Amino acid sequence: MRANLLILGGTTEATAFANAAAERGLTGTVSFAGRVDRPKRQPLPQRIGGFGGVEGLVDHLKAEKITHVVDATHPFAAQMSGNAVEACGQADVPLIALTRAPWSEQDGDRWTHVPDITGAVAALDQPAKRVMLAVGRMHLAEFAPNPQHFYLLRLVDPPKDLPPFPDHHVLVSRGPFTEADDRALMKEHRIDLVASKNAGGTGAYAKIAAARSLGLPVVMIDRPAVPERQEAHSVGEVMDWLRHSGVDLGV
Ligand code: 3Y8
Ligand code: NAP
Repeated sequence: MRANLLILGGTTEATAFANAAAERGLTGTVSFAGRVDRPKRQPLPQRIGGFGGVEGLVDHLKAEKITHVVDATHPFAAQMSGNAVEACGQADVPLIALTRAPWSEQDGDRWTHVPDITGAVAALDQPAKRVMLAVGRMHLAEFAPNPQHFYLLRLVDPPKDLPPFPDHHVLVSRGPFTEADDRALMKEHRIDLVASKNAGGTGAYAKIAAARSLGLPVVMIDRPAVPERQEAHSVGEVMDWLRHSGVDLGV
């Protein structure tokens, strides 16, 4: 059977799977929300923008005759993942999530676990520190109640409006990052606290390893719950899933 894949993208794993699918001559589209100015080039055609909720996604699955959905979005993209479960159920299209395990504490880590962004803001209600706030752009406003800190902000694109902190430095840089670079960055800005989402995977881990090597505390934001769905943790597992569902994977 010839597949026509919809790959919900935006992560290192999504790009890796898209490359493997293209190498096997599979047909598919990589989908982005349109959060950043220039999403990374993909080896398959890509689409940019929301679908219009569950209903819009059901319409898209039918209109494009999608045979399989691979949800390779970020663990914090819970709305998209929830919509994918609902829409694929309604449209009777097989769905698998290509996801990555959360990071776990290692010797030397000084993590404070918080359940969500609100919990991270509460954990920053403390005397002035020099904080590396590497959680992106979308939730910056929520951190405004703690103006006492210096914030090192790492963003994919230059901010369109001034970050809500009197004392901050913006670094425009997209990952994946390296431990050595992140350690140098923390030293350069005299960082003494890091706030991070528990993204899992490799692309954002550099700051966690750098913080450990410098003995810095980390406010670690646990990932949101996502509905039950079939999950894979490697490109190979997704390829096996496709093969077992009758897709001809060529070689
Ligand atoms: C638009 C598409 C690849 C994908 C690379 C991964 C790794 C680098 C590390 C830090 C943490 C952060 C952020 C981050 C990383 C990868 C991956 C990952 C974290 C791109 C991309 C899109 C986005 C969206 C963007 C968010 C933001 C989050 C920056 C592409 C580059 C902080 C997540 O300005 C904005 O609106 C940015 C929004 C969602 C979180 C936020 O709340 O701001 N990602 N990131 C996707 C779309 O439009 O659908 O250009 O590749 C992808 C990547 N970002 O192929 O190599 O796999 O996780 N992305 C976090 O972990 O906290 C940076 O700075 O240390
Ligand atoms: P989200 O909050 O779960 O989704 C909000 C809405 O954005 C969705 O309902 C959908 O709109 C649209 N959307 C999200 N991902 C999409 C995709 N891949 N293709 C088409 N539409 C998408 O999503 P998010 O957390 O903003 O993440 C957006 C993108 O950034 C995703 O590609 C994700 O993989 C990537 N990303 C996110 C993070 C993060 O920290 N959240 C980190 C790295 C990468 P409609 O309802 O209109 O369909």
